[in-house]
Amino acid sequence: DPQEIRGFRHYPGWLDLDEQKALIETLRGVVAQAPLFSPMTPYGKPMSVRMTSAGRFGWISDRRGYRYSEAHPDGLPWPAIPQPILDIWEAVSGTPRAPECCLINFYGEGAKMGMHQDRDEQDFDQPVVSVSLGDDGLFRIGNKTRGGKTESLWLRSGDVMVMGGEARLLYHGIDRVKPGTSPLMPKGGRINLTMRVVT
Ligand code: MD3
Ligand code: FE
Repeated sequence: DPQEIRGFRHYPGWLDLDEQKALIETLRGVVAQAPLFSPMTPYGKPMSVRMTSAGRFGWISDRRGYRYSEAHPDGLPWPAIPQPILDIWEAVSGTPRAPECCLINFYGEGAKMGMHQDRDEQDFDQPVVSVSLGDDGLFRIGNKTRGGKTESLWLRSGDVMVMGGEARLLYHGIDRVKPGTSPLMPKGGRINLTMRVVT
């Protein structure tokens, strides 16, 4: 059963190791169709996290800014969200709507994600669901405005988190990833999936 942290619902170990391995294979298919890329920040520095997406929309970032797009930077539509990922959404999201984007974040050595809010979606009443795979990531939760007190927790392979209600607009980020903490990926690294309703 879930643990409640500042309005986030954390389900440690939602996926067992076999389910995690199957999901990695599924994601290989997505990445084959929609290759990972390093989003460019509006200030011209690439993000350390590599990304791609599945679903009607994918999240992209370039000099024009951050936005959802119906096309990969290469110009092709995004692959469909695989059924095993939709099944997780259905089990935990608590909304009748289907996710329109599954953002795939890949953290290689030294990658991190600065504190930010997710506010490119149109309806903040719709939750975001996240799935962690691979190495442990140190997740930091802040407040509805920048600064103030923060709390941290380690996200481990197989963990699922649901960000709804009050938690939906909190600042958050990944401070660091601990190499070699999961047997899931031979070359190491961390993958995070976030499913979102965009429109
Ligand atoms: C809280 N990803 O993709 S997942 C992101 O581990 C993102 O890659 C992190 O932040 C990662 O935007 C954290 C947990 C998460 C995802 C979405 C949220 C927390 C959230 C949206 C709103 C509030
Ligand atoms: Fe985020």
